[in-house]
Amino acid sequence: MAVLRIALPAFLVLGGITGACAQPADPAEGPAIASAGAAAILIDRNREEIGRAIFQQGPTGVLITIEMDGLPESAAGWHGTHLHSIGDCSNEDFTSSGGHINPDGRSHGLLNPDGPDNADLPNIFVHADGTARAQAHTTMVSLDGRDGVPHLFDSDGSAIVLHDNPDDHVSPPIGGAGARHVCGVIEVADQ
Ligand SMILES: [Cu+2]
Repeated sequence: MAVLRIALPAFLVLGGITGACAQPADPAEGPAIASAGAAAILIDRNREEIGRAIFQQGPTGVLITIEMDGLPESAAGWHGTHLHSIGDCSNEDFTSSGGHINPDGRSHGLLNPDGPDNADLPNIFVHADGTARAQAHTTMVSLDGRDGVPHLFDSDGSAIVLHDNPDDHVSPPIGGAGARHVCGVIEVADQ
């Protein structure tokens, strides 16, 4: 898998990895904590780079930090956001990223009594100036291949996708979120 060279903001760098004040990493902590993980360059349907997402494995799940700039004013509002099952944003409408990560065939939706599926994340709000900043945490995937949840770095990788519309967190298959607006292939981050 290609290694994505991306500069992590100072506030995101975990102690023990880089930084003059960092303590040495404790090997006993294992890779789940010591590795800050992964990143995705986010592109829109014009294939313009409009932001990035950083993925960090924590003790119970993956913390995702999203920063976007330069989206059109028409994109203002809430956008359904999911983890899709193939690390491929190459085609025009981003359907190359496959469906949701959902190996057990669960129902879609963070508020669905029969859900959520492993792809489900909270909506992200884009401001009228085309910017967004958000963090989300999911215990339903991993960056380290731990038991019981899908590995984002499986054989065909994974992608993060923001849809055109909000996700109602209940309706199958994607909460009415509509077409795919932004896509990013999740890659190992070189720090
Ligand atoms: Cu989706």
